[in-house]
Amino acid sequence: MSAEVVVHGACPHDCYDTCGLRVYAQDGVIRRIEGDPDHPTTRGFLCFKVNHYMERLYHPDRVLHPLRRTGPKGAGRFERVSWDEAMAEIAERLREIIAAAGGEAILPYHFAGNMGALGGGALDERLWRRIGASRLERTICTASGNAALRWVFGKAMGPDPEAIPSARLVLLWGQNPMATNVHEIPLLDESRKAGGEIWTIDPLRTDTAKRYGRHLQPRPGTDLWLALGLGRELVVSGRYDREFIEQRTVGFAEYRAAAEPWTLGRTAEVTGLAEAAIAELADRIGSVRPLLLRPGYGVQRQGHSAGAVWAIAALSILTGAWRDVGGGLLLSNGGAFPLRSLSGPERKTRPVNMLQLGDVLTGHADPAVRALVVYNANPAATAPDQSQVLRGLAREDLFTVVHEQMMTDTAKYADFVLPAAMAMEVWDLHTSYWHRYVQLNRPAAPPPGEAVSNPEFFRRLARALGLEDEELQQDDLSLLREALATSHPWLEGITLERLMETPVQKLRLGVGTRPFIDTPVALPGGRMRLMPPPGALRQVTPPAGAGTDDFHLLTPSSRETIKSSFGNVATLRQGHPVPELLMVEEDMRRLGVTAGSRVRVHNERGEVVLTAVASDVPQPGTVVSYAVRWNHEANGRNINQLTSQELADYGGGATFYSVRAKVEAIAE
Ligand SMILES: Nc1nc2c(c(=O)[nH]1)N[C@H]1C(S)=C(S)[C@@H](COP(=O)(O)OP(=O)(O)OC[C@H]3O[C@@H](n4cnc5c(=O)[nH]c(N)nc54)[C@H](O)[C@@H]3O)O[C@H]1N2
Ligand SMILES: Nc1nc2c(c(=O)[nH]1)N[C@H]1C(S)=C(S)[C@@H](COP(=O)(O)OP(=O)(O)OC[C@H]3O[C@@H](n4cnc5c(=O)[nH]c(N)nc54)[C@H](O)[C@@H]3O)O[C@H]1N2
Ligand code: SF4
Ligand SMILES: [Mo]
Repeated sequence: MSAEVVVHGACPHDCYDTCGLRVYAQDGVIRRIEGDPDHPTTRGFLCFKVNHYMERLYHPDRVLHPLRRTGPKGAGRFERVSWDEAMAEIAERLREIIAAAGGEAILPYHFAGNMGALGGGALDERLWRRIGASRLERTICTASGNAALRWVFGKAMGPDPEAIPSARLVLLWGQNPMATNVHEIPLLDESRKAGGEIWTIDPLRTDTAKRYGRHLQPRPGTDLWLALGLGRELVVSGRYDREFIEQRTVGFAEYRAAAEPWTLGRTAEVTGLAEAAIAELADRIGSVRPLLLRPGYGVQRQGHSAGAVWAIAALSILTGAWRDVGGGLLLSNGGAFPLRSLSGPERKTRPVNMLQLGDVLTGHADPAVRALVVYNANPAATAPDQSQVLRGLAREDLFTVVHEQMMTDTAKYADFVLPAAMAMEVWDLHTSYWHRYVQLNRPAAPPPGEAVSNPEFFRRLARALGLEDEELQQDDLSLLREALATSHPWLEGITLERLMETPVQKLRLGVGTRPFIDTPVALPGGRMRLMPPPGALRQVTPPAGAGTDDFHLLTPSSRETIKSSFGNVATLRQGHPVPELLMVEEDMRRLGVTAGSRVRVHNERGEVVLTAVASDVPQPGTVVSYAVRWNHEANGRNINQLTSQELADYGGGATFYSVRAKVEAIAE
């Protein structure tokens, strides 16, 4: 037996918290993973999911060798082949496709399964740009919200979450940190303990709403109007920061015009909230400081996505909330990290919005997509309008390559599946879209079987395609050095050598730095924009109301998974062994549905069969199914049968939470 080793890691998953990890290994096998007690936001604890990571790391579904399809697409029947054989055949097919139809006939599809600088977009991007593949617009999650932040502030940045304890009024607006950002909870608790008020604005009675008590439950998709109604109250009552607006913004007149129609009465009518509740909140916003607006990504998966984030951002500006440490608006800190991009020179090939994968694979696309290369994503389960996506993946003339850790729903459609390493087995560098730490992730043990890291996969693919030059073959540590090679003062002294010694380094921005006050606004004249982003005020279908036949279906994040990741971990599934539909009792009675029975949930796009659960989470007229389950759990389908490829108002983002569906009891 060799001695136990302990290395620093960073949790690679798509999660606000990007925790620091202590990874223990012995004899080339990882034995234990703990939260880093010295990481200031991780504080030595991890979430429910990663507390059970050992079950994911060496799971029986883990892909260990290259596999070639032997059965029909989707059946998951494969034979083992060597890496050389797989890469030679893949390269031959890709070369044929490029020769016949050009590079754009190849579509890479990838998202944030791994958020590392190497795992999340380095040699892969360089290769796609080199061969002129279609350019994936990575819109599935944050596109509209972050586009709104760039519109208003010039970048996606907000206050340091470590300043949250100084806030005295926090509005958690379409965010559910009890599930999605558990390390924000101690910070919110500290604010509350010091006398802060925490309000939740969420159509659902989430665990977060239950914890903090003050809860406004608007109809889904009405945040734009709620925020304008609150803003109008501030403006008409004169409780706004005139000096801040005059000195630091443009577009106040346009803002006023947009807010003008949203009287308390009209806002109440559209949102379903009581006038008095809106007036009370306006009063708190108008008077309590420091004020932190904390929208989550839940407000920007609707028709009015960018519009909602813009109107919430306007509240942070009207009130001058940015003047205070701990005040302002925090949706994303992703734009705070001035790392150098590793993607190589830009190339303007044909763009494909990833939300429209279904249409692109099944409908008209010029040139038609003939090869799909998937990594860091599981679109068969997570992309909207699933019946189209699955129809596309089943195309016999589509050549699909999937680099994966698990035999996912998408991998089952592949012509070749290649085994991917896990984060604890590779080098990487991590930032966060929430906190301000750069972290080095060291391998604790080699990957099992023949699994390889993302950069290694793309080095091999490039070589098989005859592309041997340095740019495409660069090694991991030199890539990390390149990412850090900038003279930006926020990264001063954060070198690879330094990280090797101390793997958690805070950006050189003190907790007291006030964004956009002490740092520049990256917009013309250095001024924030109050006018709405283009398209933000367009009309969209009004949300379904109580008592109608159509329900508003919400499919937010589940505590037990990150989208489809972790969906196969038995301990995490124990509390919810089958895919569920949460309904209030009065809706169940009206439809003759009993708790525990199966219901058919359907709309014009598709249908799925779920088990009904009586719950106090939804409001009448709204049903909930947490996203997302693996397809095989419900006859090869999941809730994304019902979601739409339609894009939001601005920024090309998703409309996952803007779905209407019918629910029917199934006679058994
Ligand atoms: N445990 C866990 N953690 C995760 C994830 C996960 O799946 N599970 N996913 C990760 C990813 S990919 C992301 S993007 C983040 C997202 O994490 P969050 O930012 O928290 O966003 P969501 O989970 O999409 O939605 C948050 C809340 O928005 C509410 N909501 C839905 N529609 C509306 C609306 O119209 N108005 C308002 N005001 N609220 C609405 C939902 O009910 C939900 O409670 O979390 C990451 N962390
Ligand atoms: N109905 C509904 N659907 C949704 C959402 C919703 O709220 N409701 N949310 C949407 C959102 S916010 C998001 S972000 C998307 C996420 O959708 P996806 O991007 O598909 O995310 P995951 O389901 O987490 O799948 C990530 C996959 O990457 C793999 N992976 C992890 N690390 C690596 C690696 O290092 N290398 C390789 N090659 N693979 C790796 C994992 O095993 C996993 O299968 O889902 C969207 N879908
Ligand atoms: S999933 Fe999020 S909360 Fe859980 S360990 Fe990873 S970064 Fe931390
Ligand atoms: Mo996401």
